[in-house]
Amino acid sequence: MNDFRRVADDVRNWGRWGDDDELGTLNFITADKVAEAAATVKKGTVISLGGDFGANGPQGAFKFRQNPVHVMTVDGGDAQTLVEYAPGWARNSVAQELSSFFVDNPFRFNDDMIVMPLQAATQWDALSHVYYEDKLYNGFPADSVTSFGAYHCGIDKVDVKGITSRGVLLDVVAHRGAEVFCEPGNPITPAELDDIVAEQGIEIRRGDVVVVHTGWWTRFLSTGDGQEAGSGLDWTCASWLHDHEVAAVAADNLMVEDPDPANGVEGTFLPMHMLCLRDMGLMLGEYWDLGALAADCAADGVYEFQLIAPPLKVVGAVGAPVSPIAIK
Ligand code: UVW
Repeated sequence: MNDFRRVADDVRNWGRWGDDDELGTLNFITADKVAEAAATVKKGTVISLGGDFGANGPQGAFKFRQNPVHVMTVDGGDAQTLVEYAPGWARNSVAQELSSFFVDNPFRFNDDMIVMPLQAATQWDALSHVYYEDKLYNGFPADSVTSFGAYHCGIDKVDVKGITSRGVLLDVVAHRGAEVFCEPGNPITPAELDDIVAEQGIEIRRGDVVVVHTGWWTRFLSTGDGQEAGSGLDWTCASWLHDHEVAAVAADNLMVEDPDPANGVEGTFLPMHMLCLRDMGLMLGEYWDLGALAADCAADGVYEFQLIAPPLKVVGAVGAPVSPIAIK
């Protein structure tokens, strides 16, 4: 725990961008940075980094998170019935309202809704997602997150930054020569990140969003097993991310960091979450689909791209779905 405290003191960005700051390391994304990101576009290739939101998602292991439930609220099957019966269906105001659109009118429509945890699939963790010792990022009180949502550091606050910046893929799968994904029991260390950066001939610059390919999502797509463990970042990578002044980090796995408590800090769960979200103010992207991006980067040897990844602006939410795209 002493090591954790030392790192926490070292990486803590509280007050760095003012006492009322709720953006954290997204402050590294300046107008120049956005322009730098746009200038990486050379081929016009658009690559989706978003997974599906549906019944076959990765959730189910935890009782507090389910896969999305998608329901149709109006569909083509309703139309004829509504025209026939609804005008006289006095006790069903929904049917009457809908039928008023259809009777004597060729107009038809479909509507739907979704019920899901905001962390169900490809997502951003907001800075209010994880805290310890009663404080959120920048010292905001943890009890400012109430049943009404996050008063401080909600995901809706980050819209001013896009989120868009220069993205850099670090391909751990290729570096390790893994067939599909990086097996558990071997956390990704800061030294390994340095090796990958050197091997790929890429530079990590202030304000970048670092995107780590572990192959977990590709493996999940073939097995459907959302519970399978895999490698993630060692908790000490928090210092690496801090030293490189990155704006955010995302990965294709469940938690970005290594899930095995044996590789963490005794007496804590998810120490990198605690350091990144609460101390540094650095957002984590989880369950990103990086297979196609990794293949494209391996093919052209270019590991930088324009990343466009705005979270759904759910007011007061502590995380949100995102369908990120990489443009090269
Ligand atoms: C928690 O930290 C609880 O979850 P996630 O891995 O979604 O960030």
